[in-house]
Amino acid sequence: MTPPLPHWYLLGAGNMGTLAAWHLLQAGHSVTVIKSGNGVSLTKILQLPDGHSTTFTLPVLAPEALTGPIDHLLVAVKTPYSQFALSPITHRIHPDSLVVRFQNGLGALDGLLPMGVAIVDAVSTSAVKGQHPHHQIVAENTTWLGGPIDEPGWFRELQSHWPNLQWCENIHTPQWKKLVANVVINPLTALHDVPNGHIVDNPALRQLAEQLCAEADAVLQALDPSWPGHSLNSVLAVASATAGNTSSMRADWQHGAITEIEAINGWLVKQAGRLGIPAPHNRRIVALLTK
Ligand code: KPL
Repeated sequence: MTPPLPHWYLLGAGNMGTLAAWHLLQAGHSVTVIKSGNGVSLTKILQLPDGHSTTFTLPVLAPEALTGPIDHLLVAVKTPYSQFALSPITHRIHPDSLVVRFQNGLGALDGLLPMGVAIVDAVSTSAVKGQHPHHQIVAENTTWLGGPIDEPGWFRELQSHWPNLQWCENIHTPQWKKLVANVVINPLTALHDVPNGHIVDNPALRQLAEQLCAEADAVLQALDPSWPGHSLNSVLAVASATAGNTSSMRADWQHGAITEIEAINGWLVKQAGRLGIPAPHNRRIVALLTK
């Protein structure tokens, strides 16, 4: 007998949470949003890459209304809100729960989950924009899932409903590549209030990009000597490919929202400190973007 498809609880029904929920529903999984307040459901209007829009509704439960264990949890809240979102529900997470972390940066869930819980990381190069209830999938690029477990039985079927989804045995590689792009592009576009392409076109920003990137490569190489380094060209390629985009950190900074700097450059600075590697440019940018 085939096991039943997972029932997912979702923390964070923003752009990435909505993308994941849509594909999970398409594959026959069910998804309930955990959100404080009186709402009983969230209706989403999602524009797909072919231009068509689809509307779907997700049930909502307040954390205190949950009963029973959480077996499958998808964490897609912005990194600074991780603790606030998780603390009311951690007693429902158990050592056999599967937690998928769909967030920028690294380390945002460290110390927040009960011991022994498997965290699968989701790393996506897809671009989704908008604000509840309207979201638009601008580009559906590769999304990798991977972590300390074998590929789950339901993954293949999910893959047939989620374009360019891959299981990755070594999630560090796509994760660190995305991290370096975020380390460079996000804070510079936020501080200088420019779209991503300016990192390539503006010589002063390009020089700052080189400095941030070289520090990131030094730290990652110290953590894993097989890290190839020389990431600048791939970072500039991401900036070119998303030239007209507003990075997520620029958008947060423009709205006066707390940014993900702590999980991106902050994570790097913490590692650099532990390893005794100087990272003055990253340290400075963390200070500038920390409110
Ligand atoms: O991931 C991104 C972000 O904005 O957070 C990049 C790659 C910089 C694209 O905008």
